[in-house]
Amino acid sequence: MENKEIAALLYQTADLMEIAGEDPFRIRSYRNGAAAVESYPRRIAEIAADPEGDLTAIPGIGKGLAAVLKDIVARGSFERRDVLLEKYPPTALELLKIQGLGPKSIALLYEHYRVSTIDDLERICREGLLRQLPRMGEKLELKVLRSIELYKRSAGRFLLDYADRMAAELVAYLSQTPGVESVTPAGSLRRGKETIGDVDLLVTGPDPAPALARFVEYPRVGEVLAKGENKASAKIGPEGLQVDVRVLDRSSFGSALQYFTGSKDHNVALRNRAIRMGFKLSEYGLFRAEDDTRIAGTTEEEIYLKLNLKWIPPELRENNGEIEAAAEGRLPALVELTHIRGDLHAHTIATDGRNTIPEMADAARATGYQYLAITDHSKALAMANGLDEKRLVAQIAEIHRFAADFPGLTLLAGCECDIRQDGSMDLDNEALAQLDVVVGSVHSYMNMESAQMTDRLLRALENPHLTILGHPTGRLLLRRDAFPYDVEKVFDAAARCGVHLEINASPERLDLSSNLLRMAKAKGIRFVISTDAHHVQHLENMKYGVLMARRGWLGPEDIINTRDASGLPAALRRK
Ligand code: DGT
Ligand code: CA
Ligand code: CA
Ligand code: ZN
Repeated sequence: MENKEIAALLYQTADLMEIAGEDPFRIRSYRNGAAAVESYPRRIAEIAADPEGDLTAIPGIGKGLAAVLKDIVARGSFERRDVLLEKYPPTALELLKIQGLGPKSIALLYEHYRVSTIDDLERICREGLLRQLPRMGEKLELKVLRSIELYKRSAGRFLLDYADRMAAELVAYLSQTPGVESVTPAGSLRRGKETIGDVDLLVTGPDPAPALARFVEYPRVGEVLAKGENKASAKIGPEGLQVDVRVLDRSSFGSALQYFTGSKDHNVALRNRAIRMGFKLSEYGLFRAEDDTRIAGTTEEEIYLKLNLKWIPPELRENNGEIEAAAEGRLPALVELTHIRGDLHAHTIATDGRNTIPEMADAARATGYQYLAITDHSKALAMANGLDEKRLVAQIAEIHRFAADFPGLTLLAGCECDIRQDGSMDLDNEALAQLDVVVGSVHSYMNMESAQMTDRLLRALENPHLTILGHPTGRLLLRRDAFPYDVEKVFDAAARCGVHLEINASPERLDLSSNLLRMAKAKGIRFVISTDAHHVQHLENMKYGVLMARRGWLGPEDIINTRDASGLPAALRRK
């Protein structure tokens, strides 16, 4: 059993304990233990099996949790979990994913109506029964119905980073099969889409077929959905992510990669172009229609070339004008991860981050960055222990002191300042004026009417100290839709004021999406790709932000943090 799977059981149990209304202190210790297990560099299963191994040596693991871990490793569960599962079926955990319902409400719903599935919940809401429970009303009923709709829309999809990590592990594993030369992710993963339905892997080499047998033996494989001569499908991991593995002859690898990368709409448009030019295009190659002679298929490049097109980067293949642009030789030169010179949104232990300023600075330097902005939360975010003016000013001094310890890295003093309900900034201008970077973000009152939210953002943009609008739509992938506002109006104002839009690279946000990026760029807006790191490891999420920028047709010139440290201040300045 892998550490991540053990951690998942602990998190699940903590959630069940919360539904059961158990001691918050104990619940927290389970969650902390889960986090410790998740990030522990050695395999817990090995330590537990070793008679000399001491699990309590792991920070965050006491005697109680050590015993729990031993049980998990031995039999895949432990007593507290068994008891809770007897009381609340595992489907009750699904209810926690519905926005607006906390564990207390779920316990109440279970007691009164035996609600344990999403379908039960939907019925209870439709029948107007939810509002009859204490402290619940008609408004909540509507909210819950809306989030059920979102939940159903997202069901079976996965965040990009999760699919990416699972795919990377499998690629490494399958590559070790004798006779296999390469294992390549295709589909939405290769296109860098923000959520992934299933992972598509293409295997080729002199003798690729044995990769299928090896795939179904992969330790993380659960249910095997199909296994044929050329393709196998299975669900992997505790969440049941589907993976399709196809083995291919090397001669048709290019056409298969092209076909299975998609998108479907791109493929349809490309195939129509081929037909118009007297060709047939399939996953097996590009053929002359009159005599079925194959004229391309070994590489993607030659297929596009024979169709009089420049090779199109996968991130653009959504049939949004990329084929026309390729035909006319006006595909954009897209931004790349290597262009990025620094990160302008990062948190520390002063608020809800997990690392200190010097730890974050070290990690930024190890990434090869020239600069890092420390941007902790402001006081409105009390839950995150946000900074008031006094603490912010002290932190600025601290950042300046640490700066001397990091030659070669410019440490910028910044803040992620809340945009209050009325559009004013959460910190006074005198404090904001001392900062190099002010990221303004909405974290509260996200259910406002569109017109009010528009006014709120317009007012915030007018603040002369605001440099960057953070995670501009507020969406949480698979969990919460963007809050509504008049995007045209707000982006026009951002362009006028010279406020940059953030491309938040955190995998659960990936905010903005490609269509909004293109729309903003057309208005002359420039962007900052930021990780919003709450941990040194999060700096690595920059690659996902870069993928979003590429999907939005952006080049390095559109992105402020491709500038050198010397050019940054001028590029950041408002108009
Ligand atoms: P996903 O898995 O929902 O995140 O999205 P994709 O794009 O990975 O879709 P998937 O896995 O169903 O199929 C992979 C690629 O295979 C898809 O992007 C294009 C190609 N493909 C699948 N079905 C069709 C089809 O009916 N027609 C065409 N032209 N291409 C298809
Ligand atoms: Ca797919
Ligand atoms: Ca697929
Ligand atoms: Zn934020």
